Amino acid sequence: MEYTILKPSTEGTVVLLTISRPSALNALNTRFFEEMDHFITTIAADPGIRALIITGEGKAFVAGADIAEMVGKSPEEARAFSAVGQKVFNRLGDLPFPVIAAINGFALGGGMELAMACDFRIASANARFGQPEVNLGLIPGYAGTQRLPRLTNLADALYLLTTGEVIDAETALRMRLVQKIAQPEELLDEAKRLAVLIASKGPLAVKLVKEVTRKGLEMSFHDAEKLEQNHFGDPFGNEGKEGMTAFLEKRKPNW
Ligand code: CO8
Repeated sequence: MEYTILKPSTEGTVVLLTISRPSALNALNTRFFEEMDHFITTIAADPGIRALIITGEGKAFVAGADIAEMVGKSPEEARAFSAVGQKVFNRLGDLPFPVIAAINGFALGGGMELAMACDFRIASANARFGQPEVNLGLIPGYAGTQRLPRLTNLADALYLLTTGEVIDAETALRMRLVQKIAQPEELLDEAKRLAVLIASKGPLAVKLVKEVTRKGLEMSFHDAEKLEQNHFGDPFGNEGKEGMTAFLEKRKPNW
């Protein structure tokens, strides 16, 4: 059967991507990763885009990788499925503008890993988070074991990964897994407000600050400082000149 899982819509310079397979609580299957990979290629090439919001249709953000698709896989096939997912999620992190997860409901397993691959997360007050892979005799395969301790800390990560406990939005906020909580009916408006706010900033500066911050975390402090120093010079003479001149002339910058 032909169907589409991803529904993109564009408002100005902000793209809203809705994962739409509600009958399976938006579980991630091969088709999702094919569509997502293609979608990322398309938006990465569009210089007009300033932010991407990802949300889910129905009561789930994403309830995990598709268990029905995974159950028949051999160890080799499972490793290949993991590799595809890791590659696609890494490409989200490499997009030259911020990616905001607007978590409208269940973000479990691969769904929580997708949320963690985004730059930051806004949660609906009724969102639920967890890495329940151990309930299935599995471990995360889309870098959840790596992103979770980096976003929270080793003990909170191992607590969630070994118990499979499902936590509410307040607990996720306390663990710094999400940055904000919104009422369910206000979730998308809040995500859009933040995306529009980001879109009003210097586009080169936003791109650089994301790149330097993300890449720097994978380097020694000394090398990361050098990376920052190098890119600090990039906006001078163009966007930075306009931003600083506008400040001095008490007007809005014209990017
Ligand atoms: N995969 C496939 N189908 C799913 C999934 C899923 N992850 N989650 C829900 N569904 C389906 C259900 O089977 C059901 O289908 P049907 O109507 O045909 O029976 C439909 O969605 C609705 O689900 P429920 O009836 O269960 O809805 P409830 O409201 O009763 O429960 C829950 C909601 C609590 C979210 C429940 O659906 C649930 O526990 N889902 C599974 C959550 C889970 O274990 N997620 C982790 C999956 S493993 C994973 O993500 C590993 C990631 C790394 C993979 C790396 C590659 C190898």
